[in-house]
Amino acid sequence: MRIAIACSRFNDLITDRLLAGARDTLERHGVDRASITETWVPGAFELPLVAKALAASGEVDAVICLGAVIRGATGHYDLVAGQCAAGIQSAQLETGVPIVFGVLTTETIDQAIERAGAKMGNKGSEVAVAAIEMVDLLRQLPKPAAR
Ligand code: INI
Repeated sequence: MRIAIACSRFNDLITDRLLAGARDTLERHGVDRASITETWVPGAFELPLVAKALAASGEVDAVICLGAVIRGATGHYDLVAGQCAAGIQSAQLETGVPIVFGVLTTETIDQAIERAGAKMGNKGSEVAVAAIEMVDLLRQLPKPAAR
């Protein structure tokens, strides 16, 4: 299984931990380290474009998007978070490649820390499992009919 991870540099105190969680979970589930690529983007707003490029490359089976959008830190939280989610959904529907949403959207940095390896788990790890499940699931679904 070949997995690309796109990770946002904005709030990298948090996203570094999400990346570590995703990497660790993929490897624990048998994905070769050599089959995992990592690409950094400036912020969550840039994730959809890069995820789409990775998905369309034909070189990966799934893409994991990681980011942290924290309301306390921005006036345009809703725009960044909303466009990021919508763009990622469009990219996976357009490419047919699973792109999982590992972007924390929280009110405070404490809530983000709790979800990046503290008491509320690690979102990166959680979405890594979703990526593996989606690759397996798509492999079992019927292929599109030839026209
Ligand atoms: N990007 C984030 O990933 N998280 C944030 O909380 C955030 N804030 O606070 O604004 C953020 N902004 C940057 C944005 O994603 C883009 O990188 C930037 O607007 C350039 O397009």
